[in-house]
Amino acid sequence: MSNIEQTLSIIKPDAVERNLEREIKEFFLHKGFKILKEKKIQIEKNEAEKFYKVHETKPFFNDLCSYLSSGPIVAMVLEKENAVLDNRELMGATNPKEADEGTIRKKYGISIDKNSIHGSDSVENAKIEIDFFFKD
Ligand code: IDP
Ligand code: MG
Repeated sequence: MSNIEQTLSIIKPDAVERNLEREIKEFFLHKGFKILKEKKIQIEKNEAEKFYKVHETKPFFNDLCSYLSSGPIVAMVLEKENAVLDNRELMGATNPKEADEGTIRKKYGISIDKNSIHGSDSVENAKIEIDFFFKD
C-alpha cells in the first residue's frame, strides 16, 4: 500500500549564504522527492520562536531563534512515499559530526547549530510546520 506523505524542509541561513540551495535540492530530487512548494524568505525572531516553540526550555533556544532569523532561508514542501522518515534519513544526525556518509548534514553541516537543514520529525508536526509557512 502506498503511503504518500508531505514534510517540511528548510534550507537554513548557513547553507543559503553559501549558495547551496541548488545542490541541496538535487539531493531531494535524486531521492525521489517532489518539491511541491518553495519560498525564500527571512523571518523575524518572534516567528522563529513560534516555529521552534517545542525547544523553548532548551539552553540553546535563544541562539537557535536568532540564527534561524539571521538571514534568508528556503522553506519547501517535499512529497514522496514515507517522506517524513526518508527526509530525516537523508538529512543525517542533528550534529554533522555524527551524521552518516551520504547525508546532507555530513556534506554541508558546519556545526550542531549551523547544520544547514531542517526537517519535520513526524507526520503530525509536518502538517503544523507546512501550515506555518504555506497557509494562505
Ligand atoms: P533536528 O533539527 O535534527 O530535528 P532538534 O533536536 O529538533 O534537531 O533541534 C533543533 C535545532 O536546534 C537543531 O537542528 C540544531 O540546529 C539546534 N540544536 C539542537 N541541539 C543543540 C545543541 O545542543 N546546541 C546547539 N544547538 C542545538
Ligand atoms: Mg527537530
